[in-house]
Amino acid sequence: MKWSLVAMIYSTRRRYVVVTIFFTTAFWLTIELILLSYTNRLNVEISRADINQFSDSRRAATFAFEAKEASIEEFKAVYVTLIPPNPSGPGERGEAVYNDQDDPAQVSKEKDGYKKYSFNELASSKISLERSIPDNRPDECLSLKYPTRLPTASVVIIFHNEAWSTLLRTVHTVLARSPLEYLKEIILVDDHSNYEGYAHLNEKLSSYIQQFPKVQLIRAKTRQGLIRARLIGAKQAKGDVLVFLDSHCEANYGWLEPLLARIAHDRTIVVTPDIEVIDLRTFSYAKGKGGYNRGVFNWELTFKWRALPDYEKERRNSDADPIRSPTMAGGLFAMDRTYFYEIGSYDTEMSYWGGENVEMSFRIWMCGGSLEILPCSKVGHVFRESQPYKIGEGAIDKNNMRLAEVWMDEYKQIFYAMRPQLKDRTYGDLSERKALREKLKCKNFKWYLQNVIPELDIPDMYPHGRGEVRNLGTDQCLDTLAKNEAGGEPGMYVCHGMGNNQFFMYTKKNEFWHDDFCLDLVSGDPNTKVKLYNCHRLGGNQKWEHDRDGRIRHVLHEVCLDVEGDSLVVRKCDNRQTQRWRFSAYPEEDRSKISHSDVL
Ligand SMILES: [Mn+2]
Repeated sequence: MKWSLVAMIYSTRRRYVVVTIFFTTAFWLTIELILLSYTNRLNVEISRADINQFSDSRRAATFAFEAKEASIEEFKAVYVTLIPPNPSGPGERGEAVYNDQDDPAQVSKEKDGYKKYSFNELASSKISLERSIPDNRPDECLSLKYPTRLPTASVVIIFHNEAWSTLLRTVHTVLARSPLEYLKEIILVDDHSNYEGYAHLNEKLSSYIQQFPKVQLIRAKTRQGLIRARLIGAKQAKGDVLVFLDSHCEANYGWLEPLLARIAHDRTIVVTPDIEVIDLRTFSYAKGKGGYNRGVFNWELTFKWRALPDYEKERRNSDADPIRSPTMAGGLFAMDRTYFYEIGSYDTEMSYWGGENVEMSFRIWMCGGSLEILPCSKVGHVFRESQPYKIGEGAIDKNNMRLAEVWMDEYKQIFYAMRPQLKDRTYGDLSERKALREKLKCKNFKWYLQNVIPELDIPDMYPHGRGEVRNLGTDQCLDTLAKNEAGGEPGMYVCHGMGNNQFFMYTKKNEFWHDDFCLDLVSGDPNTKVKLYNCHRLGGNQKWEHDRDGRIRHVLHEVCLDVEGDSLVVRKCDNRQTQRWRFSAYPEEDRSKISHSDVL
């Protein structure tokens, strides 16, 4: 009895508690829903008429900042969303999207996408044009203050046969994640796309962008290539700053302010955002990364990413500090518009793309400017493994030759030594570019090497041997077989005279050098394979003696380079013909025969 009374009181109480919790929850849920629909109406679903009002309302919003400076968080209050967010949509938060591999229709559509665009266009097409992505900015960036009166930006986007989803996601994210006060315009330049295969780029695109007063579209009547198409876009631009973006990007939150603020601080600084990776197969957006890279180049004049050298790490005090970069990848950068022309815009004799980014990088540094990566500005980019469209044969070679001829002084010889097949090619008239270098009183390339990229390995100008290394027994050549990596095993291949993987140098330190890698032998035991390892300049496993008879003898292990089929082996030194090798050139010996003008 006593117990049943307790139970009765308890159950009555419980009912009270349950009812109270229920009503309280319902009450707050209703409030929440009302608030949510209210803010939705205010900030999210914006009609076309509203968009047309943006510039004015936005101006008011910006001038409402009382301070002269505002943090990204404060700027964020004036960002707009053009497409209502759908937190459960595919690819939100930058997550990967997978197509149904059991559905033949999807499998075939996915395949078509790779063929047309070299990325998974089907996955991309499922993702919102304004999906949420990870905000990977270092914490230090969020507390930085930027001036509230920044220069305006003209964003120039060149495209050729681009997919609808990637092109429009670039446009939408720029519109949604830039304070419109500073976004003068987006200029799309259609570099003569093929409307038969890419019909969406025709009228559909023209009419879609009608809803955005800030977006304009220029159509090139013939194929221009990246360089000339960008110049067409730049000519049309009215903003203070030119921002070039590729046509398959996603602008991240607060991407624009750091770029503009840096240029406002010094107009001779050319800045690039920190480029983040959008996976070409799943469209997942990188979730941050450990360290930073910066742009460098190798002696074949190919752009490369490299980890920051210690001196650059020490120079920076905060993760938000700019990174000084010897070169840039070229797809995404911002530059004061008048400075762009002052410093020679582009070499219009270069075609399509390739080499123009390294040319511009050398020019900026040598002619008084500088190049920086800003870690507080993040933009995602779909890195493709190949281009889905053809470019003119030899275009990149010609561009690189123009770059070497105009900017590299005597160091161009290193480039030509690596690309012997270019010797007889033409590169056109250079007088204008050389006059530009003269007019701007640019420093020489040696200054650039010593001051901008002192860590770069500069191959000997007059090494003991250079070029291809031919085996006199088999008439085949030493070849890295594209295993240009630490631990890679070189071998033998038909001599092709094109340099590249068959280009070696026998350095003054008696190493066999190929693009920062050296032939390395860990032991003289039979069957030990010769491998490529980073050159350490300490002799030891990397020191070889190339004697008058053509033998290549490992000094420490006392064995000779020999061949076994297509493999490179070491054997006890003897007189057999397969142990005799010849470089295509012995520059040191030839040096006395070189005319004075060719010498450094
Ligand atoms: Mn690209």
